[in-house]
Amino acid sequence: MKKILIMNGPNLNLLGVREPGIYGGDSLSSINEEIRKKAEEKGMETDFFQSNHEGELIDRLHAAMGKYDGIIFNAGAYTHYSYAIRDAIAAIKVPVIEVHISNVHTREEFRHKSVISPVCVGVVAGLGKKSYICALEYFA
Ligand code: CA2
Repeated sequence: MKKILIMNGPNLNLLGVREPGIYGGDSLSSINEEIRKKAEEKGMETDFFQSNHEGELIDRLHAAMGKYDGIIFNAGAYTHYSYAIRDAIAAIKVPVIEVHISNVHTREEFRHKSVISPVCVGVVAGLGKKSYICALEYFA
């Protein structure tokens, strides 16, 4: 059975609580539950991790080595400037898909740049919670 890790970075624990116009009205736990169910339908196992701390995200990436077939990662604002997270993704031999709920390209200039895209197998952005589901379907 394929094992997929779904990771979320800083502030994504606030989903559903504030800014529903940009990020939708669903909480992170309800999105995770949808992902879990969809994965189960497709015969895949899922684990979930959210942190507001760069080092914890890096530690989780390292710990994923040899344990997962794929990682779906919304690195939040770290996407745009964390070379440490980029290096961690490049170092592990697990394929990572970068996801974003919002269409980062229609937003502020600083969100147009991703330092992690070059070390990810793909990017899904702007489809709301369906961004995670599309990434899951790729791994299925
Ligand atoms: O669109 C995305 O998924 C982002 O990764 C979300 C990040 C943002 O920095 C990226 O540029 C794009 C921010 C997540 C903040 O989430 C909040 C949720 C509710 C209320 C406030 C923030």
